[in-house]
Amino acid sequence: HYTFFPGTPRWPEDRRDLTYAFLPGNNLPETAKAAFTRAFQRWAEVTPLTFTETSSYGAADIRIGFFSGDHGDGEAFDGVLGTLAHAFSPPNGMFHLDRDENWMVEGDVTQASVSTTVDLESVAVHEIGHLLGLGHSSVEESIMYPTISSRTRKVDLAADDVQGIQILY
Ligand code: TQI
Ligand code: ZN
Ligand code: ZN
Repeated sequence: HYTFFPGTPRWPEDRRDLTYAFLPGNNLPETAKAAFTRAFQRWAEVTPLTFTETSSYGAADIRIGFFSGDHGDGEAFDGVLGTLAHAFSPPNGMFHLDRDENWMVEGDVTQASVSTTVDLESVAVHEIGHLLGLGHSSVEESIMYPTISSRTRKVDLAADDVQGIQILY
């Protein structure tokens, strides 16, 4: 079953059109940006929320960046596997990913055979759930279930995810 963070934080009623930005300097390939766009779209489809990319990192509601190891927020990344990414509850908007993962996007044949490959879109859908206020779920099929095996692609919201997010929004 879905859970919320303590105090049930969510984006307020007057902030339903959210912006997101990529850390300048990360220089993400368009294929990676498209994976984030698809991940946001999955949540937009089942809520009144919209997500629009902006070039203004400092002003964006959701700020996406790839970092290695200790990156100044007290939650250091740990190299290949282990922690893949973290995101904070609303209205924080920080969404950090471990630069040292072998990130893969759909259709990427060069990464597909790497044993430690992690599907970017799957992790993004999960972390956006946290950014919107969902905690972990006990339902194994849900996006918010707290484990995923490496090389797995899991991007479709389960009924449990939809029920949880529709209570918040
Ligand atoms: N990162 C953890 C996660 O997002 C960080 C975390 C632990 C966390 N406990 C939390 C975040 C409580 C918010 C609230 O769950 S992770 C998965 C999954 C991770 C894990 O790198 O371990 C995914 C990132 F669910 F598959 F295990 C993405 Cl999809
Ligand atoms: Zn961080
Ligand atoms: Zn999680």
